[in-house]
Amino acid sequence: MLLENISEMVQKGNAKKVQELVSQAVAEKLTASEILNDGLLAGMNVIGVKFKNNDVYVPEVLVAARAMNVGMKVLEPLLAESGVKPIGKVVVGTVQGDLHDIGKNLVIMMMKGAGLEVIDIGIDVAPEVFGDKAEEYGADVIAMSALLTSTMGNMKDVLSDLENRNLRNKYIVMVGGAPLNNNFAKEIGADCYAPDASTAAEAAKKMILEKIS
Ligand code: B1M
Repeated sequence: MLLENISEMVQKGNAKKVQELVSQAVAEKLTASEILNDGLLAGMNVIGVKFKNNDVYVPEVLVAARAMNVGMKVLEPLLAESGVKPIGKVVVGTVQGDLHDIGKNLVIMMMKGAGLEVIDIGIDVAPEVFGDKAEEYGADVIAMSALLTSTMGNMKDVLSDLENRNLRNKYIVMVGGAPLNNNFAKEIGADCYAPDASTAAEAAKKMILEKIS
């Protein structure tokens, strides 16, 4: 019932209520993944279907997304609980032209939870900025997110930029986002495609450990 209420409040975009209910669920010892999957994401999925069918429009989606982000903030400490020395560093951003950041934020939380240090470089990130930030922070991994079929191709520009600067082999490059798949990742020359945030976190950790061993 509590999880259903969280889902409903996400759909209504009631951030205050989502915050309260997620805090209550945490206090009642529901697991972070239950709250995330059966509460917050379940609500966002309903909105996604309605958005597709033109039953709701951008403003409703935005308030739902904001409510979901508020709920995710409450969960962040639980998801990022490991507290050990970072295994490696990841630069994460949403590619140029793309403003979707909920999936990226989830990837960030799961990566933090897996003991990685994460540098969030935001949304609508120009191709060269991925390489610039990776160099600036001494990252091990560059992770890119795209939610639109019209922006996923911009991931290729990031890889081309890295090639042009002789940086391609220095970094593990991961890609993810709803319209992508393994074949696309191979085609553009990325090292890894992750279908969801927890796979992304596990894969990043595994590849960093392989690289340093
Ligand atoms: Co947009 N939108 N949107 N939208 N939006 C989608 C993506 C869409 C599928 C809706 C639809 O038509 N059914 C559709 C894309 C169609 C397509 O290209 N194939 C779409 C569209 C068309 C648009 C606009 C063009 C609409 C318009 O203006 N006409 C516009 C584009 C704006 C832009 O980016 N330039 C637009 C705008 C928006 C809002 C701003 C209103 C809002 C974004 C708010 C925000 O992010 N702060 C929004 C939203 C919320 C959605 C939906 C409803 C939900 C996306 C979401 O956050 N899902 C979405 C429909 C849907 O997906 N059901 C839709 C929850 C999130 C946790 O999942 O991001 O997939 P996701 O992340 C997953 C995995 O993909 C993976 O892990 C996460 C889960 O574990 N993952 C990674 C993601 N990134 C990863 C990176 C990795 C690894 C894994 O790195 C290695």
